[in-house]
Amino acid sequence: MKLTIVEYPDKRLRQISQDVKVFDEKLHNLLDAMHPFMIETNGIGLAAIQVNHPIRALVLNLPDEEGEQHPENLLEIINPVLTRKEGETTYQEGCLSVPKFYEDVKRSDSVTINYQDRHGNTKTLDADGLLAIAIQHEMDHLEGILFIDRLSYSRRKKFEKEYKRMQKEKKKTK
Ligand code: QAP
Ligand code: CO
Repeated sequence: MKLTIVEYPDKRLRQISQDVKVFDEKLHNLLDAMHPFMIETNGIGLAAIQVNHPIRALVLNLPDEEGEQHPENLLEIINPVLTRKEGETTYQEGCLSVPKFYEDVKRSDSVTINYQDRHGNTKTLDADGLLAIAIQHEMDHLEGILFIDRLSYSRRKKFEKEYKRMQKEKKKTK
């Protein structure tokens, strides 16, 4: 399956992703394609809507201390529901759908989610640190929310200006 990234300001990123109801080969094929796609594009998290499949599915693969990503650390999360959030933390986030822009975002620093795996089995996950941040970032995608939506008014303005300038430069070199 060939995947392509949907980039801001594409309106498709604003859709609400739909619940996964059928855990079939079609879903598995998508998940199997999302993982290598995320690694090749230097991502640590990817929601299905970012590759134009607005369903409540996401993959995460956090790097270890050496910055290496291992296939055994792949997390596939379907239909997640947040059941606990605690504390506050700030992290400089980026997003494959908002290339080359990074900015501090405030999130909860510890969360619990209920979710389903690729076979529809129900799971619970307690997360803190980078994993908790990544889960919140990816779950935002399911609601059509991007990390830039969580910036202060002035930082958002600064982003829009910088991003527009970058888009212009991109067009020139095409
Ligand atoms: C979400 O983000 C995230 O601009 C995943 O040029 C962010 O994988 C989770 C990326 C922060 C936890 C903390 C961004 C790759 C990847 C870019 C990503 C880029 C190339 C972002
Ligand atoms: Co993102």
